[in-house]
Amino acid sequence: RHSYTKYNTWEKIAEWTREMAKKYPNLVKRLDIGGTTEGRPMYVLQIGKSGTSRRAVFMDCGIHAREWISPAFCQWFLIEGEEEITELLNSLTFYILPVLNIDGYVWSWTEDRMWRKNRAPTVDEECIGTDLNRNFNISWCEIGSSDEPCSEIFCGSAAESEKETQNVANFIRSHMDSIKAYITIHSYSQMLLYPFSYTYDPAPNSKELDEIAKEAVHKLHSLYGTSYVYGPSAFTIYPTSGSSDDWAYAKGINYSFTFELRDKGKKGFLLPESKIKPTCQETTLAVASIAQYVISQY
Ligand code: 0X9
Ligand code: ZN
Repeated sequence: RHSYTKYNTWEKIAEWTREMAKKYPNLVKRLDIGGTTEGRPMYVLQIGKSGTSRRAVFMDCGIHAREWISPAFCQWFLIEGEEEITELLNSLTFYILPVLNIDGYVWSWTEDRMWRKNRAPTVDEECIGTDLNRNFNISWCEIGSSDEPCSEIFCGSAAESEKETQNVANFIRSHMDSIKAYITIHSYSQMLLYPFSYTYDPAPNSKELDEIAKEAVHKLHSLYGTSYVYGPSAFTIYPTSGSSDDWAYAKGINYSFTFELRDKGKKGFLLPESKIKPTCQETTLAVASIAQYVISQY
């Protein structure tokens, strides 16, 4: 059975998206934004009250297969985060993509727990997969990225070469009038990052982003005392190009954030299930804080 405090297989998550839409027909709509490399439908849950304004926050989880706490958070946020988000839903729509890299996620359950990339064949038949967080069309394959198919940070054969990237980019492009914030959930390191990652230059509104991140991390800390560092991605973690947050920001989404959830490396990607609940609870506060700020701006 599906459980918010356990890691769920893709099968269970897919079934859960269907049930959510059925259970809350006035609040939740399930959208199919296109198929993965292996043909699995990518579902976005649209959470919103009808008749509210068109401002929206887009959040994705599971761009990297092995980061299991990330999809767990997207599922949690929708339902268990109810208390925090009901209020926000009066003025916002959330688009939630619970698993972006579905094929990779399935592979991490069935064959290789430490799988990161998608499952698309490359020119090298020995090596499978593109790093979807290097495949977006922003400074593609330059810094912190590799053109070697066997690399864990392989950028793909071209910007947006991958179906998963295309589907997300197309969806965001077609909702540009409403999407005001982009949030992408990874693990691990306990960091809240904002652009840029492809350059050390400051983002035009970096002071504002820093304030938002500071407040979000403060809220997160208030629950269980979990410490996060925050700052521009290139300095705070390392430079990368072709990443989704920089791409969304360059498209004109001024509030773009990457979370690296618990822990700081003790268990790393293998975060125990007992930590799902506290991790998701504290992260909900941080995401709600960002959403609150977005509302205050319009
Ligand atoms: O390398 C990555 O893609 C992210 N770290 S992870 O361990 N989850 O793989 C960091 C991304 C940092 N870059 C941006 N925020 N753009
Ligand atoms: Zn990641």
